[in-house]
Amino acid sequence: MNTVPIPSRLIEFLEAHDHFYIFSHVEPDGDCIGSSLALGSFLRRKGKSITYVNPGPFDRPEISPLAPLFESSISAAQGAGIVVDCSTLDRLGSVASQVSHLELAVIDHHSSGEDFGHIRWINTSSPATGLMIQMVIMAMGEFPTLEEAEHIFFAFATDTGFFRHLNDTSSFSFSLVSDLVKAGVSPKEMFHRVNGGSSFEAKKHLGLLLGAMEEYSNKRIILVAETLQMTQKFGRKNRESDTFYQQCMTIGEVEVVALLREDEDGSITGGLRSRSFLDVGSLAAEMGGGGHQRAAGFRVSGPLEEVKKRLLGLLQEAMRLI
Ligand SMILES: [Mn+2]
Repeated sequence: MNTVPIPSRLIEFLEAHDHFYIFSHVEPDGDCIGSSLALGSFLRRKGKSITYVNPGPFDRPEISPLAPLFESSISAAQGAGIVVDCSTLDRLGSVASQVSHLELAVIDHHSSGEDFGHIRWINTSSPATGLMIQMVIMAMGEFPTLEEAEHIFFAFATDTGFFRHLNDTSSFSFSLVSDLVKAGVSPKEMFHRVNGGSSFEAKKHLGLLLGAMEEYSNKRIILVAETLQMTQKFGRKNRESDTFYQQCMTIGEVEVVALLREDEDGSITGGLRSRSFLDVGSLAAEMGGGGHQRAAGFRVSGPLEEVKKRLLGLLQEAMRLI
């Protein structure tokens, strides 16, 4: 991780206000939820009041029990807001239109995005926003409590595939994680929290996706176009996209994995993962989305076959150029 100093304005902002709304992206993941809860818990210790806002859906089994802590919308909000782990305003979903009267600070690590908010601290080399929250806590002279350390570890573990996506530049990240373990976090227990709770139906659905794999460019591109019918067969909650990507990434020749999913309203959600060199963040940006170099996503209107054709064109072109 490279050091991007915390703007002093961010610390002043956190000290100045008494109440904060904490926002994060739609279809929340472990990083945005863990970051929100760690930051909120810390600010409460500092005497602030906090409202967590995320419109959901909290479909992922590892975060669904946390849904009751979050408001799905706010009305006539005034004062101060903090956006964590979210690179564009529209990724706030239905909440995006409700934040215009707030002074906003953004803490994020995505590689592509837009310049929104009044105070921005972006470190694209941080493997998780959660670690940036830890740095805020430490910059304000405190140490994470066990509860906060668990939220941060959870954020870090989910965004790094339990450390698998980290390379030899990660020593600083691990020194931060070492402090979390010092605070009392058990990596073993966290692994069960992140990966336990799977269902029979989720495994059947995973089998369905693996059965639908298509390969292009000599198996360097793996693509699955998931129809609404495929999603509905075992229910939207019974899907394990991360496991799907993990499985595909172990294929010898593969560089990029794409999962297209047809949603109820006919729009298509796309997820992209790359192994070592393809910048899927910029590819996703070409499809109107964004993300990181190795993991990114987008949402566009259908039909599925046309989106597949367009994406495949971009992927094959990108592979040809490399
Ligand atoms: Mn993240």
